[in-house]
Amino acid sequence: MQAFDLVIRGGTVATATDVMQADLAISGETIAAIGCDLPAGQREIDARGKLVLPGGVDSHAHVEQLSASGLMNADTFESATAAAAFGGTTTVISFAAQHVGMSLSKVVENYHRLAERGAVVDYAFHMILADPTETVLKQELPPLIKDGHSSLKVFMTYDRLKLDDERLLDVLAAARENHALVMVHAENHGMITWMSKRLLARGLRAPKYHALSHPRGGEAEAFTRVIACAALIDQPIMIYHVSTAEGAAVIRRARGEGRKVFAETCPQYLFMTKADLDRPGLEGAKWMCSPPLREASDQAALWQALALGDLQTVSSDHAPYAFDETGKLAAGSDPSFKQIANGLPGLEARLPLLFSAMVSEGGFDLPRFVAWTATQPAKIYGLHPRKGSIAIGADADIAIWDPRKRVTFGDDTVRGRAGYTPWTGRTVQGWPVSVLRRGEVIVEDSRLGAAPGSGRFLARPGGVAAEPTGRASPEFDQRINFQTRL
Ligand code: DUC
Ligand code: ZN
Ligand code: ZN
Repeated sequence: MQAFDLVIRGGTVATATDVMQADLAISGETIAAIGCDLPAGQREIDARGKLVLPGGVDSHAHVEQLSASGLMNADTFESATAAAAFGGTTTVISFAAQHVGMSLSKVVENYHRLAERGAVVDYAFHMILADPTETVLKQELPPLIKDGHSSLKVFMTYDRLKLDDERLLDVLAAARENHALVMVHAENHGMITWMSKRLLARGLRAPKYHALSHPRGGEAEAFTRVIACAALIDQPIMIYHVSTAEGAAVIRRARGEGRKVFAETCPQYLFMTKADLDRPGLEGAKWMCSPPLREASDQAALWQALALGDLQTVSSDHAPYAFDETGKLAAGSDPSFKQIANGLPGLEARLPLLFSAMVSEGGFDLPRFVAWTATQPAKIYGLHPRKGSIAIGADADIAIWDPRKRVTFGDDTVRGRAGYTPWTGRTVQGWPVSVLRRGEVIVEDSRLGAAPGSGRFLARPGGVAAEPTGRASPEFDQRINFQTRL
C-alpha cells in the first residue's frame, strides 16, 4: 500500500458533531483516513496534546474592496488571507463590490484578478449589488451565478449603496430565479440619517455618537421588513452582523414561523460594547463598525441566539481601515463620526477569540465552535462537504490548535495592514500553531509557507440554503390568488 503523504498523529480530532482521539492521514490534497494507529506517512506531525480541527471558514470579509466613497480598505488579498491563515482560517468568502453605474461582470472579473495574484488561502466571492438594473439582473447575473458566485449582498442603508423595498424585491426575485442566497445589511436608513443630523446639529461629532446614530430599533425594523419582502416571494435570506437582542428576537420569530432566514453575528458584538467607542479624541474611531457595538445585555442575547440555533455562524466582517489619512482619517484630522469609515480588522482574531471563550473558558463545547466557525458557513454557502469539516475525501484544510498557548493581541504583533487591532491588550488561550491548506503546511512556527496566489477560487453552486421552502405567500399561491401567475 502506498504510504500516506502526511499523518497527523495522536491528536484530538473534532468535527461539528464528534470529538475523538485519532490519527488523520492525508494523500495529496484531501483527507484519506481517520483512525487509530494509522500506518506511517512520508511526513508525520506529532499532535499529542493538540486539537485537530477543520480550518475555519470566514464567510464575511471585505478584502481589497473599494468603498462607495472611494476609499480602499487596508488589506490586499495577500495580507488579508495571510492574517486569516495565521488565525486558523483556510477559506475566506469576500466581496466583489459593485457601485452605481458599474458592470457587475467587470467588477467580478477585477476581484478575481486581485485574488489570483495574492490569495494564500482558498476563496470565493459574494457579489454586492448596489445598482440592480435590468441589464445587471437579467443579463449579467445569471452567468455569474452559474460560474459559482451563488450569493448576493444588498444594503438597506448607506446613501450610495442602499436599495429601496422595490429594488430589494427585484434582487430577491432575481436570486430566486437563479438559485442564489441573498445576504442583507439591514438597518433603517431614515432613522440613521435623522439621528445623525440631530447629533451633528448639536455639535456631537465624536466617534462614540456613531453608536447613537444607528438606533437599535432600526435593526429590528429593517430585519422585519426584509423578512417580509423575502417571504412574499419565498426567497431564503441571510441577515448579516446581528447586533441587538431585538434583532435576534425578530429572527427567532421568523424562523419559528417557518421562514427560511439564516443569520450571523461577529466577535465584536459578542465581546465588545459601545463603551469601547468612548475614548479620548478620535481613538474611538478604531472601534467604529456598522452596525455599531451595543450593550452587554445584547452580548448575552446573541450567545443565547447562537445556542438556540437562531444564528448559525460567527464571521469576522473583516473591514480594515488604517488609523491614518488612507483610512479612518481620510476626511482630515478632525472628522465627525459621519466621516469616518466603518469597519474593523478581524480575520486573524476571529477564531482565537471564539476558541478562548467557547472552549478554554468553557462557554460552549468544541463541536459548537467548529459548527459556528467552519461547518455551518460551509453548508450555508455551498462549500460543504469539500470545506468546513474533517471527513474522508474533504480538502485537507486543518488547523492544529495548542489549547494551552496564551497570546496577547497587540497593535505591533497583529497581522494584516490596518496597523492596529481593536483587540489590543486582550489575552486569549488556545492558538492554531500549524495550519494546512489542501494538505500543505502553510503556517508553522509562526511563519507563513504559502506563495501569494496559491489560494484557489471555489466555485459554489447555490446549495440547499438557497432553495425556497415551497410554501408560497397568499399573493403567489395560485390556489387562493384567483389563479394569477406572477
Ligand atoms: N457593513 C459590513 O457588512 N461591513 C463593513 C461595514 C458595513 O457597514
Ligand atoms: Zn454590512
Ligand atoms: Zn461586512
